[in-house]
Amino acid sequence: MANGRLLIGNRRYSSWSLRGWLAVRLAELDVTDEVIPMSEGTTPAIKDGTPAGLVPYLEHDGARVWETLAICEYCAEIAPRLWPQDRLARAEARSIASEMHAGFRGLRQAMPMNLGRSFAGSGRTPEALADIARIEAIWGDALQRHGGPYLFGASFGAADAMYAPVVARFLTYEPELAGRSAAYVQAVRGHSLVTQWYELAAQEPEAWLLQKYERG
Ligand SMILES: N[C@@H](CCC(=O)N[C@@H](CS)C(=O)NCC(=O)O)C(=O)O
Repeated sequence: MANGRLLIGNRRYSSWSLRGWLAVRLAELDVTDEVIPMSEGTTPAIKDGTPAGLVPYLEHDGARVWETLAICEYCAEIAPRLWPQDRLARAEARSIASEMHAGFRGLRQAMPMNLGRSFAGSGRTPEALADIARIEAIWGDALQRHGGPYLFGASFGAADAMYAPVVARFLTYEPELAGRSAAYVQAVRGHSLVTQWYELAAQEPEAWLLQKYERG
């Protein structure tokens, strides 16, 4: 029997769920995924079934954890490899993961995650483009200093999990990207857990589609 559960929203749309799920899977926690189909507005089952009214929400071995960054930290306690081993690199990884957690509202609003559609060219508001420029600077710096293909080298960690939904948005909206960013997008998309998430998203029923995310 599993040792807990992870509540998530639609895999097609829920970017925070993707981050939390990646951290949980990277740490190999034995928990069952419970997908709550999201509503056009607030989702009653998420509001009533989680401490903050938001997914992802993790229950594991007696612990209750919410807020994606807290879930990443919890998973990293169990699997320290989620953060870089080197103290300086770890400080950098935590900083850029926190920057993602707290910011990039312009990108998130103009380019909501939708794994099943192509909205190439849409969403290029000034705010989104400014966020993309900052994200490319973060990625470029980390990839150059740590050698890629992931942000902190050879293994996919918590920082990559935090930026995976940005990768998904870039694949859907296709903003112009520098070559190094484009290579990182492909590396993340090709990771087996990210591929698994896309495959599970594609299996979601049509009844779960939400107009607010399908308009482009
Ligand atoms: N700050 C939260 C954000 C989580 C969040 O906004 N989750 C969305 C889904 S992506 C949600 O639960 N929305 C409520 C709903 O759809 O009813 C975190 O880091 O986990």
